[in-house]
Amino acid sequence: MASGTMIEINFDGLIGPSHNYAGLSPGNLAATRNAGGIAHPRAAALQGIAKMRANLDLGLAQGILLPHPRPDHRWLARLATSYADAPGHLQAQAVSASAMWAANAATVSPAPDTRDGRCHLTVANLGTMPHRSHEWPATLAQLRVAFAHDAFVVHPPIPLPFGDEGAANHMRLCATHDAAGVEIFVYGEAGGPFPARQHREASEAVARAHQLDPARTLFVRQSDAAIAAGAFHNDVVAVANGTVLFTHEHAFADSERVYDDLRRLMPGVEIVEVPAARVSLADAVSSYLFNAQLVSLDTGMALILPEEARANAAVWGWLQAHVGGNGPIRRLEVVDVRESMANGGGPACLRLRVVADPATIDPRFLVDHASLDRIAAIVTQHWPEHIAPSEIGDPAFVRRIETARAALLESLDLDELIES
Ligand code: SUG
Repeated sequence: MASGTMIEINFDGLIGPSHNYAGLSPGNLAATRNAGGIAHPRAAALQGIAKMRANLDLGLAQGILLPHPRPDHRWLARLATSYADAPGHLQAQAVSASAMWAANAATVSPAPDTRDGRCHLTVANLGTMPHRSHEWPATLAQLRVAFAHDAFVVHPPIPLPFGDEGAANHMRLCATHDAAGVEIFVYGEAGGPFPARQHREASEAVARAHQLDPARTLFVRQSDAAIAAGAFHNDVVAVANGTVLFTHEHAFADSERVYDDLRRLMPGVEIVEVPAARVSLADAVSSYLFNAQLVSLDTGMALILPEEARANAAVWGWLQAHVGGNGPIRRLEVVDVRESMANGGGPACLRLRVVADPATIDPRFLVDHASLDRIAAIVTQHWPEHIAPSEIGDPAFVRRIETARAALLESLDLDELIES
């Protein structure tokens, strides 16, 4: 059923007006470190928009996913409370802007990989963290609008207790976008100091739902050391694009086996492993070297990195040596997404990759510079300049963020999403 030109489209989560630092994610070292700090939602959203613009300028196709209704009154009602009456921790969980990290929205298997030739998306349940566990209904509603064409199948989440955090724990290697790829699902095992958010059982269920060929599907265990070092998702220590796997030496529990399987399934694979002796796991996590967007340009592959990667001498030294040599990454692009980074979300966390024919996607979810101008104007007008944790319970703050989202949806002609 795949028709037209299959390209990769990055759907970035627009950073919502309630972006704040409440320290809700144990195991996410940046979010924990910055808990209680003052956040800048307007600057945060404009940083995200600037990243989208930079990607458009590289010739990449760009889409957008929109902030969810916050506070989530429905979720609070199911907890038999209301925003005004809820204790502070529930208010913070109900108001979180965490849907910005679109890599956690869903897992995507492009049409060439699936038995029915449709592109399958399974919405992530995000069940491990309370503030993320209530994202899925709004994500499901939004993806069902954006991907309503019968080229897509949008699945509801895998039932709990099997934790699923979406594309952040999923990689796809392929020779070309219209050829069958190899899909890699990375899961963690419980037992370390921090939660393992992706459960193998969930990954296997997603692979079955997506009708993947078992012979071209790998289930790979994340190393305990990576999770303990703060890699709460695989995309903090590895990223794949085309025939390239870019990974830290200690990303996986058994890397040699992963590399052997990949070489067997995809003889042209290029594995770029960064040794721990050059970049420690701690440096990989604090710099988000691997939470980069690895993209294909006409001139070869580029890595879209956060400023924090350039600021780390070991990381930047390794990158300079790589682009100066014969490796597959030819170009480095640096973006400023500091507000999101302070909550543990880098350039790759902010985007969901979908390989599809753009003509099959609801155009309201595709952006160009003109539509980003309009979105930026709404952000500038309505998004709060700053939020301190003490303001989270303030009714004026709630009115402000609800008005901001309503203005955005109206301008995008997406009022149908107001309740979901
Ligand atoms: O789930 N941070 C997110 C960051 C998600 C990053 N995504 C990827 N790696 N793909 C998380 O830990 C912090 C929110 C707070 O503390 O208020 C937060 O949810």
